Amino acid sequence: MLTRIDHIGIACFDLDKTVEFYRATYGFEVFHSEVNEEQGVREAMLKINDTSDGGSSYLQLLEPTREDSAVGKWLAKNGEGVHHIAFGTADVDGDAEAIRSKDIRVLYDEPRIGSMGSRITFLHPKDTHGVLTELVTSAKPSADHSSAEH
Ligand code: V0V
Ligand code: CO
Repeated sequence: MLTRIDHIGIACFDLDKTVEFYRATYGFEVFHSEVNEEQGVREAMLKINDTSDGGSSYLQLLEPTREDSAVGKWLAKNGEGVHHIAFGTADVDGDAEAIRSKDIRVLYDEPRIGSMGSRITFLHPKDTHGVLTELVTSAKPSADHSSAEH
């Protein structure tokens, strides 16, 4: 079951400048940052709020590490802006399979490693009314705890 907005992914050309914009304008601080070589991104997670399922919601600021990455290609075509949304779930495997059975393309056979050790997969934007949609199960045992019991 999808139980929260885990994050909104925002593509940017310069991560440091964009982080500074979100800090100076809204007061959001960096909760976590990392490089994900497989995905070709350098990212910063700005925590916005905790959620009723024991997880949290973030903004995920994304700078490409290479031009031929998903975010690099998207930026070259569209410029900066909202790149994807991510729903949180206690069971990314089960939810991805349930969605795949509805003839919606799930991009990975098995979830891959995402931010903060989470497990992630994506739905093809051409099958979701134009929105690149990610499913996330966070690594932290306490997050997703309450939804796992239901
Ligand atoms: C592409 N399209 C999009 C889109 N990206 N539509 C909406 N939102 C997006 N973000 C459209 C594009 O305009 C084309 O439509 C069509 O899809 C094919 O796009 P393309 O430019 O030819 O690119 P592809 O097909 O090579 O790649 C598109 C996909 C790729 C979605 C397959 O971006 C992908 O594999 N994404 C999943 C991985 C990802 O995004 N990683 C970065 C975030 P027209 O022009 O034909 O109509 S990593 C992350 O979120 C992490 C680590 C985390 O959360 O922890
Ligand atoms: Co993401």
